[in-house]
Amino acid sequence: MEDIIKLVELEKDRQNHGIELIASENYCSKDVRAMAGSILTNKYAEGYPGRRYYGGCEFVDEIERIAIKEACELFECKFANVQSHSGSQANAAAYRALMPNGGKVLSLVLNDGGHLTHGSPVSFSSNFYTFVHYPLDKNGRMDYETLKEIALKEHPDVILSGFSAFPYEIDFKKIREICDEVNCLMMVDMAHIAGLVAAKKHMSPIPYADIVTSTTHKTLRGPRGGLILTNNPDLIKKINSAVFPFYQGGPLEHIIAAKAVCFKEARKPEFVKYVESLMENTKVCSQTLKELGALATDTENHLFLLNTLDSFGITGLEAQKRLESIGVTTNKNMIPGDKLSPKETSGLRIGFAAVTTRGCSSSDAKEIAKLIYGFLSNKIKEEEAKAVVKKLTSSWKNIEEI
Ligand code: DSN
Repeated sequence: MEDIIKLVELEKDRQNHGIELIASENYCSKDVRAMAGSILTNKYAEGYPGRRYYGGCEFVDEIERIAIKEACELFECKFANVQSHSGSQANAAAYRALMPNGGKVLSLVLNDGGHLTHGSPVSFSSNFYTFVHYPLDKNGRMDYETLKEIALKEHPDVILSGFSAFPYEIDFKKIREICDEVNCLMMVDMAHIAGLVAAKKHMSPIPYADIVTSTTHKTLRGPRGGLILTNNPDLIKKINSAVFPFYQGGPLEHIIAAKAVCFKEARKPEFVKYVESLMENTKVCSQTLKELGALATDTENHLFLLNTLDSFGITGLEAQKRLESIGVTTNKNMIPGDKLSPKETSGLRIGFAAVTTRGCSSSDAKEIAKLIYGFLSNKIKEEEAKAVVKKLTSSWKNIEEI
C-alpha cells in the first residue's frame, strides 16, 4: 500500500500548496473526514431506518435518522433522503419519482451552465427522458418570460433549474408561478448553491419546488455525496424507492454520518460568516479582473465566468493549463454563446468556496485577480507568479487543520 500512501501525500501537498479555484470543490472539516473514514464503512444496511434487510443496524439506524433530521432542520423542509451516493444519482432518483420513463423535462443545456444529468446526450438522463431546453438572455441571465413561453408550448412534466456554472441568483418563486401556470412539476438541483441556501444568502427553493436535489461537498462543505429534499409525503415514498432498491444497494453509512456532521456544522453562525466571506471574495476577484480590463461576469453567488479568449486571446483549455503550471487550479468552461467546443471553451469558471475555507481574505482575493490577469497577459513571469502562490497558500490554514 506504500504506493497509494505516497500518492495521497502528494495530493495533500498539491492541495496545501495550490490555490484551488474550482467552484465545485471545498475542504471538509476534520470531523467530517473522521466520519467518512470511520468503521461505519464495514456495515451493510440496505433499506431505511427501522426497515433494513440486515441485522445489527440499530446504531446506523440512529445515525441515519439524525442525518435526516439535521437535513430537514437545516433546509426547513419536511422530508429528506440522505442515501444518494452522488448528485447524479440524486437527480436520477428525482426524475423517476417525478415522471414515467419518456417524460419531458424543460432544463438549461450543459453548454449554458446546466449539468450533464440535465439532459446531455452523453448522460443517462436524455436516454430515459425527453429534454427540451430554455435559453439564457444575451447577458447570460435567466429569461423568465422566454422560459414561460417555451413551457406553454412544450407542456413539460417538469421544469428543472439550479445550475453548475451560473453566477447569478435564481428566482425560484417566479419559476413556481410558471410551473403552476403550465401545470407541471418543479425540480431544483441546488448542488452548487446549497451552502448559500443553508446560510440564507440565496433564495431557498424548498418552499417552491416539488423536489430539491443537492450534493453535500460543494459550498455545503461536507463529504462527497447526494441529498434529496421534499415537502410532499407522497413524493418522499417514491424518492425512497427510487434510491433504494431501484438505483442503489447498500447505503454508505460512513458518508451518511459525515453528512450529519456537515448539516450540524452548517447550522452554526461560523458557517454563515464563511458564506458571507465566500461571496465577498468571489465579487472582489471578478470586479478586480474587470477593472484590470478582463471580460468577467458579475457574480451574485460563489462563482463567476472569465472570458479568456476575448481577454487574453487564449482558450479556456490553455488558460487552465497555464494557471495549473503555477499552482492555480480552475476549470475550462463554456461561456454563454460560446463558439468553441466543451473540450476547448472560451473561458474559465472560477469559484472561492475552497480557498475561503482555508482563510482567503478579500485582499487575498484581489491579489489572486491580479495574479490571474498578470500571468495570463504575460505581464507577470512564472517565477514571480509562483512566489505569489507560495506566499498566499502558506498564510492560509493547512487543509488537515480545517
Ligand atoms: N462536476 C460538478 C461541477 O464541477 O460543477 C457538477 O456535478
